[in-house]
Amino acid sequence: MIKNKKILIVGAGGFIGGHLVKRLLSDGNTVVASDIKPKEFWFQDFEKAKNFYEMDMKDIGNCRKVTKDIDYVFNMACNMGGMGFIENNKAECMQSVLINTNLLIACKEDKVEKYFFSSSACAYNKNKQQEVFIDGLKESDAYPADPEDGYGWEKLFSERMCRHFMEDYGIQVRVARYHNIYGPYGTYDGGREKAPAALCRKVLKAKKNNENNIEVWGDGKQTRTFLYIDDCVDGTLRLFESDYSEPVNIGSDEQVSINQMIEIIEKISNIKKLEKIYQLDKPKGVRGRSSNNDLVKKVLNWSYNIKLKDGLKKTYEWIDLESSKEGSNLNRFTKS
Ligand code: GKE
Repeated sequence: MIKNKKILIVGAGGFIGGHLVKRLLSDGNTVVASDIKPKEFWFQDFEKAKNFYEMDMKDIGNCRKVTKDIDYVFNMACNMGGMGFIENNKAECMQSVLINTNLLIACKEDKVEKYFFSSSACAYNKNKQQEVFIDGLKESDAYPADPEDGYGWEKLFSERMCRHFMEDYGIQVRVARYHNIYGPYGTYDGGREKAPAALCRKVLKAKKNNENNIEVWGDGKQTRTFLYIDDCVDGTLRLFESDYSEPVNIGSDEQVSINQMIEIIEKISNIKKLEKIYQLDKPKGVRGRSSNNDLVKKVLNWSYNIKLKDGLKKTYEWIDLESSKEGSNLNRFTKS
């Protein structure tokens, strides 16, 4: 367990970053938290964090302000979202390369001991994800490089930047390839939401309004593996403390189609089967994606715990509560 360290978390106002701050604070660390969003829009609030910064880390001057006397840095910051966002904002997504680059330079100057980079399954070669049911993606499947256009290229390039900072300057790096992380405090509306939260929201809306159908992007046969946020934080910390410096999948191996996930949410909701209106012109991403977890089991002796149906239940209940709050401001979850 990481304890008594001074840790900088960049992207602390976001979904995974917010959960990580919470965990590292409760484990007894000093946390310096930074995000580009004004504090009022951070997904979670942390009174115990030592310092908060509302800063754009694309600016190296800002990076230099926060890396002094820091032991560890977690870079959880990037401009991102589900398929609806990354397919339509490629230039925005690619500019996150400035965050990783400038932060690494500042970490090198300030002799930060260890650096974490949050990469993505979008770094994998698209040609290996063209069938509905594919074998899980192994870490070596990122090459030859042909990742998701925009967002995926940025992730793959930044992974390599980490590697070369380690080789050339000696900073320890750890890199996780996340496979569609979901759970409470994630975006569920406004355009950046990923499929688990979007579909929970749509089923909830159908239930509340007595509707008998929902809109689904694509034909519903596309597949993914989804990972619950608590498992993501556990896997991340396990990786961080390990000796392994190459990129590793952090994902589940419960591959489901979007149609199967909707069925699970319908059961949670206790609603009768909804008619699906398939929107074939909406962003669909790859046809099939799942995480091969052989390497993570071998090098970290780690596997995910929370089954999709249990994680979706917690997510569904949180969205239900959040969206029904009096004066609930959905915009809180949509600002970048
Ligand atoms: N977002 C969304 N909203 N997706 C929907 C919806 C909906 O209402 N209905 C069906 N889908 C389908 C999408 O068309 C896509 O085929 C699938 O669900 C998953 O969409 P997603 O959760 O938005 O994102 P992806 O898994 O394709 O890609 C995400 O991968 C992650 C890493 O595994 C990326 O957007 C990144 O958020 C992330 O790196």
